[in-house]
Amino acid sequence: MDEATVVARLRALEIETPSWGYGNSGTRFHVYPWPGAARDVHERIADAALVHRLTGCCPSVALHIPWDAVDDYGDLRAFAEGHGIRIGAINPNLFGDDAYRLGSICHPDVEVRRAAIRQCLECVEIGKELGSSLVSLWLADGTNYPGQDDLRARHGRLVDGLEEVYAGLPPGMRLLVKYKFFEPAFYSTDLPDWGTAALVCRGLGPQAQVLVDTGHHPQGTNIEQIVALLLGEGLLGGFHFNNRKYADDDLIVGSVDPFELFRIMREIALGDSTGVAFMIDQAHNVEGKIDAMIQSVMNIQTAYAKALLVDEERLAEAQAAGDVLGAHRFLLDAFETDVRPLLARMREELGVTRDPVEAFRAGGYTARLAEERGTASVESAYERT
Ligand code: LRH
Ligand code: MN
Repeated sequence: MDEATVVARLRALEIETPSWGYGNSGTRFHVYPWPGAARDVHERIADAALVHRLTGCCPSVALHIPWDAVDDYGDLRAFAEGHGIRIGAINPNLFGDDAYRLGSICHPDVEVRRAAIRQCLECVEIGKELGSSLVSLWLADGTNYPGQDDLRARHGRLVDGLEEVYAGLPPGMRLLVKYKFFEPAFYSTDLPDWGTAALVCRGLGPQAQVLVDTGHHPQGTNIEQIVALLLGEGLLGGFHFNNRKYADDDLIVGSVDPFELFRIMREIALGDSTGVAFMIDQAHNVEGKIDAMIQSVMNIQTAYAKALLVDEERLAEAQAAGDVLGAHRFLLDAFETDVRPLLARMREELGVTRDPVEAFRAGGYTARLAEERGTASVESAYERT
């Protein structure tokens, strides 16, 4: 692919950042507050807008409801647009309520299921007010012990519940169904893998597609093969990018296994990714939130740039000739290409700096935000957490 086409494809790549990635987050062990970290939905949107100003490719921010709930969504939409970004995917939170101990849409109790479906339909209405065209749904639903509940009955509830949510979608809005093989459930998860999510989406209809979280698979899973298959079936609705070494660690995408990210983005480069939502889902527990998000965006761009540089023509010849190593080396050539100069030129074309992380750090944003938000010191950050 010639450089101009590579740059054009790179410029067309839009990456949505998650509101929940800008606030203080932690593990069950502790939450370490970061000076200047966003404390409410307006600060989270403002930080997402800063990431867009510095990268030029993050024009939307995903919200999580009720974490980002407000009384007037019209105001919130105007606030975001006033900061130069739009609201992206709406994430219903069906795990943060006492009632959901045994699940939400798959719960044995019909009243709890009804409440969960109502919450999803509220998110559809919120999405309409905010001009969003995506509801991305992850269910923590599952069981912890064999015999705790009937596995077939739970799947039946899942399908029935999602059919009601799907019926509430206006034309043009998509339901992205996200799977995860375990946690917080430790015996069975009702939406555990791509196959279950694909079956459910096929059953629902064309406005339902699968959301692939790169941290939600058992070790050793060939994620790019799942991506290739879902793309080929028109079932790939989007990604929640992050990286992990062990479980759902939600680390900076590409920080543990950049070659895996390259292989995933190559399937995107090869296929028609129109309508695929490229979103990040991360938690920055020990590092600054904004520069970590910018680095994540740059890592995705880097992987995509390298993927676009694979000599697909000669690779196809080697594959046809059964030249196993030769074929593999075409991927290595691209992966080992230094694409930083090309990305720097692309950013200049976009009117942003060559290295947005450096621009953030040299720009004194952290100190300014900490000052403005009164959390300059860790102590004050503690008080405000
Ligand atoms: C579950 C998950 C989910 C988000 C949450 C923050 O692991 O990825 O999709 O809502 O983390
Ligand atoms: Mn996750």
